[in-house]
Amino acid sequence: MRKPAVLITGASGEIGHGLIEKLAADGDRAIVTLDLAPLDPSLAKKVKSEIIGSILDRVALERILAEFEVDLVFHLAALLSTRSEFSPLTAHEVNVGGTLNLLEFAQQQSSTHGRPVVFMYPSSIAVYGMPSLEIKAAAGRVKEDQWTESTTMYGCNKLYCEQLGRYYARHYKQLSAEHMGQVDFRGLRFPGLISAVTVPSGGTSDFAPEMIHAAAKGEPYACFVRPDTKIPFMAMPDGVAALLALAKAPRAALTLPAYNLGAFAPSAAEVEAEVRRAFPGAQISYKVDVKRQGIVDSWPADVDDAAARRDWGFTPTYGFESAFREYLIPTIKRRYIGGPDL
Ligand code: AKB
Repeated sequence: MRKPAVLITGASGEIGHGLIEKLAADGDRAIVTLDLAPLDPSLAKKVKSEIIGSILDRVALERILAEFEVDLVFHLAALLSTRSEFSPLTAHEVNVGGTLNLLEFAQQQSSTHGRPVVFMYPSSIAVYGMPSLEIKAAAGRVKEDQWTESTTMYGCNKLYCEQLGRYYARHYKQLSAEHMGQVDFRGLRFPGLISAVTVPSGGTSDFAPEMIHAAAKGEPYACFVRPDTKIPFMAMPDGVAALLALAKAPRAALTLPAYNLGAFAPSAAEVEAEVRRAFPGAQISYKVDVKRQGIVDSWPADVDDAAARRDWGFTPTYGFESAFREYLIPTIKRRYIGGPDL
């Protein structure tokens, strides 16, 4: 039997970075990546096959199908929320059409080798749509089935793809007995992710990571949301750990197609205070972009992640202060300023 392989789409993005490191360290599967952008050379040497291409290219997917025995997929490729509002049709094509291609790929791969394919799908707090700031404040930590009327193309895409995943896992070709679902779909609704080693692009939660990275580089930063803006965030290592933990969880324990994940939920002013504590000379101002503010205001102030904690033992390592003081600030200082003890 060929060595099982893991396929990572969108691998050169922010999550892919940490995920490849961890999967390579585990070493139990050959790593195959698919992305339009090349991998960082330090990561490229850790993967078995790096395919530069699109998730919309079925020929590329067929090539992977023919060459590898994939039993685990991390489908990370997507256009994020801000980017998607500028080109909603392209966003739909990539976020929905691309996901459908990957679900079909997983189904076919599973029929070829006869084992279920675990399909890991990062969804997002963007699936929520809080109708007003008053309701957002009163709602507090939202559960998976509350307020799912997203105002963004990206959020609608994510919500629908969670449903597509549930369909492939439970009801695929339900009228023809020989085509039982073999896709083991597992979704996570990530909050804003903050990485010390990469800077996001195209998202609307980007204000927090942008503020931190700008301060570390000694650059001025004009935050595009009000100081009182509050949404949940998570340190990237916890995001990667959550993906790996859910991928390994026993199927029988899982009760939801997509789980909320929370870690900390600071206001932009609280993020600013932590940044100033580490970089007292930080030049941070506020220049509100009313439209992007509207998107962030439509996201919940925090999420209820009790189901993830109960079903598969999700527990983030980092809270707000420890994320900054033990992970973000030391790693970012080493990256931009150098020296081990900064
Ligand atoms: C975005 O801002 O679009 C993403 C997200 C919260 O899903 N970071």
